[in-house]
Parts: sequence; structure tokens; C-alpha cells
Amino acid sequence: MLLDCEQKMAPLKHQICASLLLMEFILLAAAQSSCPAYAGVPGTPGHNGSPGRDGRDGFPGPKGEKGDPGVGAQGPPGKIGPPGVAGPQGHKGNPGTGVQNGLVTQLQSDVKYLTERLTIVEKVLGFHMFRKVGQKYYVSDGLVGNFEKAQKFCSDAGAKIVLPKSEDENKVLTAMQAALDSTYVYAGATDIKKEGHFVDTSDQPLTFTNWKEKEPNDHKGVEDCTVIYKSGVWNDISCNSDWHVVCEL
Ligand code: FUC
Ligand code: CA
Ligand code: CA
Repeated sequence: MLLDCEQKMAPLKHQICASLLLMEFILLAAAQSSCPAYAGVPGTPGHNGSPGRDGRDGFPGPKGEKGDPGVGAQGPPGKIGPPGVAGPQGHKGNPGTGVQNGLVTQLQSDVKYLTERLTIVEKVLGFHMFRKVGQKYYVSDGLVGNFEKAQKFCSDAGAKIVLPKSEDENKVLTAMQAALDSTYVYAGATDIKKEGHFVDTSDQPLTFTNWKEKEPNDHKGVEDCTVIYKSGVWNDISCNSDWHVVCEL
């Protein structure tokens, strides 16, 4: 259409044509819907606008994986807290029957006895050699020493220096002496406090003795301790001599 116009207006002066062209442009702009139009050459892109405002915060992301444990050393324990408030008093239990009470008493007694025996057996196990005689254990580590040393060794082990109180016990001791290859073993009997009056380490008179003939003789006036010979007979002797040590538990 524009070309048609230019062809029609060719003879007219250039200025009139330009005016008409301008008017037609205006009319075209006002009535674009009613008349087909030429789209024209696209203009050059405009400059970028200024940045828009900040958008709103997004939704929270998914929960992350558990982190590795820290590498710092554990701190020292805190102070002990104050004691708690005392709780309410409990209800008194039902009284047991006579049979129940008797059983409980018996069990308490059994536990006490077994605990004491276990304590002894555990001590016995600490020695290289031991023999059981009745309810006693005779124990030794093969130590040789004077009477004072013998007493200390046995006392430190929670025991007492051996002192047979029957033929059976005396025999078991001599059997141990054979195993120890011992000539003499110290016995826990002395007459230190009163010459000629032998007592045990608790100052009690002896209830069993097996003195050799003519003993005790306090030879040279210096024999206040007791030893048991490997045959089982007893002799008084100096407390300063070194002999095998056997303890009893
Ligand atoms: C006898 C004993 C003494 C000592 C002496 C060599 O006299 O009674 O204790 O062994 O021998
Ligand atoms: Ca004496
Ligand atoms: Ca003697």
C-alpha cells in the first residue's frame, strides 16, 4: 500500500508526499485493527533496565546429614551434685512365718560361713605350697628366717605362724617339711615372757605339745622359741636362728 501510494504520488512534489505519508502513518497507527499493516524493521534492543527489588526468601531446604563427631578430648567430670531429698518411708513388710524366718537366718549364717571360708581359700592360693588338715590350711613359700621374720611373714599374709594342736596336725606339718627338705620349722610358741612357761602367740597356754625327750631345756639360757624337727618332735631353740617358715590359716 505504501508502494502504491508512492507510485500514485510520484508526480507530486516531494514535500506534499512526505506530508501525506506522515498523515497515513498517523491514520495507520490509529486504525491498526481495521487495516493490514507492515510490521516494519525491528528496532535495536533497548538498554538493560536497573536491577529489580530482592525477591522473598525461599522455602527451607531439606534437613542435612548428621555431622562427624567432634575431635576435642572429653572434658573433666563435673562436681558431685547435692544429695537428693529423702524419699518417703516405705511400708513395713509382712512378717514372715516361723519357717521362713528360720530359713532366712540359716541362709544368712551359711553365707557368712562361706564368705569367711572363701577369704581363707583365696589367701591359701597365694602360696606355693599348702596342705589341708581339718579346717586349717598349712601354707609355705619356702622362706627361711628367724622367729621375728617368720612372725611378720605370716602376719603380713593374714595368717599365723604354725602351731600344731593335734597328732594329725603335727603329722601333716612333718609331711610338709619333707616336701620343703626342712630340718626345723618354727612353731608359734615361746617362753619369752616367763621362762619355762610356753604360750602361743596370743599368750594362751599350749593345749598340745610334742617335746623331744629332755626338751625344753633352755640350752645355755638362750632358748625361748620352739622348732619342730622333721621327725615331728619339738625342741626349744634360740629365736635368732634361721629356720623354715610355715604359716596356718
Ligand atoms: C640340745 C638342744 C638345743 C640345741 C643343742 C645343740 O641341747 O636342746 O636346743 O639344739 O642340742
Ligand atoms: Ca627358754
Ligand atoms: Ca633345746
